[in-house]
Formats: sequence, C-alpha cells, structure tokens
Amino acid sequence: MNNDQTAAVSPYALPALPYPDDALSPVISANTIGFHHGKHHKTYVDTLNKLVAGTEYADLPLMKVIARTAGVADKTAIFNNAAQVWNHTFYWQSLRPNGSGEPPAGLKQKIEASFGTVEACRKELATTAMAQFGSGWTWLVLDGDRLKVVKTGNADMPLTTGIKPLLTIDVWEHAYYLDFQNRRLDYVNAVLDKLINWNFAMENLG
Ligand code: MN3
Repeated sequence: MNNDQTAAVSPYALPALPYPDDALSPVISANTIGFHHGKHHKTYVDTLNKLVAGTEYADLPLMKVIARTAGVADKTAIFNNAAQVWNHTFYWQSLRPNGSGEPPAGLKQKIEASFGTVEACRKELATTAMAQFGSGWTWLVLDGDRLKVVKTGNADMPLTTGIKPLLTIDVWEHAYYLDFQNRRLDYVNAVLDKLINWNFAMENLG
C-alpha cells in the first residue's frame, strides 16, 4: 500500500495533499479541497486522536486500529474515524491533475481481462457510484486475481474483508456539493474523465 499512514501511531497527523489545493480545478475546486481536506479529513484525524488517547489503541498504527475495531459494536466511533482517515488519504492519491487517459500497460491488461475494456470498467465505476444510496465510496479492487468494482457505505472499506483496494472515489456529498450540488453523476464522470491516477492503482496492484 502506497500510504504513509502504515507505521505512525497516535497522535496521527493529517497527511499533506499530494498536490496543491487548486490542482484538480476546475473539476474539484480549491474551495472543495479546502473544506474536504482541511475540515472533513482533519476532523476525522482530530476526533480519532481524542477517541484513542489513553486507550489500548493509542500506540497502534492506523491500519491495526481499523482491523481491531471493524465490526466491534462498542468501537464504532473509533472505527468510523480511523477508516475515514485512511479512506481520504487513499482518495487523494487516487486522483491527480491531468489524470485518466490510458492506464499503464500492466494495469490495462488486467482491466481488459476482468471487464473486457477500459471503457467497460469506467462505466461500472460510474454505475456503482450512482448505486450507492447515501454516503460512501466506490472502489476499484483486486479480489483474488480479478479486478472488480465495489461500493461501501459510510466509512466502510474493502480492506477489512481482505480485498485489496486499487483506487477510490469519495461519493459523500461533501466531496462534490460545492462544485456540483446534487449532481453526483456529473462529479463522478468528470473525475473518471480527468482525474483518475492510474499510476497509483498500478502501484497498488503490486
Ligand atoms: Mn470525504
């Protein structure tokens, strides 16, 4: 996993964006990034730090906190905030300025083996993003040796079920409301057409 959250323990830090605030404009404005990274993502980090302070989770790396709280009824708040910290860091890396276009050869081959064409994969990402009722995430994942598109609600993530995420699109309203209002499909299509970081997905394919 290309993610600098693997080793650090609490207090966790808000990871810096991999590009300037306005780098994804006009698809995702600097205003949206300012709120999404500077407020939403930061709040998950700050809340998680408060929740784990003085607990058995305080000295664990983020992924261990997630693994140990997933599905545990009285640890929902810790899981939700920890998973959202991880999901957002993964999302920022899933996007890049001047993204999309042709995936790297190894990934393209895998996409074609699993979906037929890159366009079919793109279409499934869009359809799945629209099928998520309410807040959540759409993911391109490696499940066994096949690529799939899956969705998760709220803070849930594929990793807790042993499925390897390659890239994600945040479909919480806060990801697009300032730029697209209620038009989730316009946001998803614009991200798919212009911002997908195939190189990141390729790295995660490993
Ligand atoms: Mn978000």
